[in-house]
Amino acid sequence: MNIGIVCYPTFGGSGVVATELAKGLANRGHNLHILSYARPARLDSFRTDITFHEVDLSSYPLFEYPPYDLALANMMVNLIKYEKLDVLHVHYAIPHATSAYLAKQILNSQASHVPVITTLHGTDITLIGSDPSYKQVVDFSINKSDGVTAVSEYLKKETYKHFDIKKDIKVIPNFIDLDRFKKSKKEHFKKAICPEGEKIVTHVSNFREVKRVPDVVEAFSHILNNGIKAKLLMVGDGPDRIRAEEKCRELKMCDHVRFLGKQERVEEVLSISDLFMIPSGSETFGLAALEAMSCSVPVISSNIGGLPEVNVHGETGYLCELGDVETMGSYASKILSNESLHKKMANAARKRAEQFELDKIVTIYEDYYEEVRGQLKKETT
Ligand code: GMT
Repeated sequence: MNIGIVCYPTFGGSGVVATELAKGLANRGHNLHILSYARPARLDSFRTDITFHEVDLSSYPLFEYPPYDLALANMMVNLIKYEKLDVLHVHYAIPHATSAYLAKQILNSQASHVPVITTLHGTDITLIGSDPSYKQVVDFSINKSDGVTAVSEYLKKETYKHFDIKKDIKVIPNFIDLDRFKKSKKEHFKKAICPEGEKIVTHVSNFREVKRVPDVVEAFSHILNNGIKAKLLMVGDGPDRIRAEEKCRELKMCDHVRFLGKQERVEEVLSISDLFMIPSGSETFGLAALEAMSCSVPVISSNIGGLPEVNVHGETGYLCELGDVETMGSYASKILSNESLHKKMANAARKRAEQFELDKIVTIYEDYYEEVRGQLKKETT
């Protein structure tokens, strides 16, 4: 198949899922076209079966905000026409699903056989999508998609709750490359960071408010107060990094915390980690938690959104009430101070991650493309 994939290029989960899916599909002989305003971070090597198309935004004095959605729709029209796309798969509803609808309208009968599949990822539903300034458009565009998927049961429910969706939503979870995300020997790295054999607690995110990064720092302070020698590695960057740094100063624990910024090879940091923390205020799945689990790292998370579908309480880590940093700290201390519990949870975390293995989930997407194509064919003949 010739498959168009539209996504955000940044380090965020939806762009990672879209790019890894494109690679997985290309490995099966499909021809992929990725559309975005910049090359996705995970599209890191040259391949002849994946073509990247950068959406060109011409500037013009009248455009204070250049209309990205129109430029994207225009590019979709060209790709459907000239690259003979069989499927157009958009990740994150805003504005991608709307641009796809517009492209199909422009092409009319020429594109009637090309299904638009929209994958809902998170804040396109739970936060920004439900905002009155976008809601009607998001509702319309999802209903006009030929196929709709969500990354968790939780997100599916939220979508039906907040929008008037007439379509069936198929749940296809995030997935993981078990060969890339596995514990590897990085002892030299660990020794450099923890010369006295301290435990390593890690957090990875884009440091947006929703990730509650100051909670990570506070929960970590309870670990130190419980007498455990540990270091906190903060991976990523974003608007709330400054608040997390402030919290470190306020709690006088800057010597125990390292802010590593954005990292290309997160699996190397996870390989030396003993525990992962994700106390998010909203998380439809929690790809970062899955990446940690795949590297055999137990997870302390909040119990909101899709996180309980990934992290199993008492098995792969612990789930805590939102903002309850004290409980997070005491569960973390329990794992870090008990070697056999840590080992048991680390093994269970990896086992759980195996249920989200890349190939298995790519097959589900591939089958879904065929199913929606078949339905559309029936409807248009
Ligand atoms: O919805 C977002 O905030 C953006 C999106 C992203 O691009 O980072 O994240 C969501 O999609 C990921 C991949 O499906 C999920 O693993 C994340 O849980 C989800 N983030 C949130 O719900 C906050």
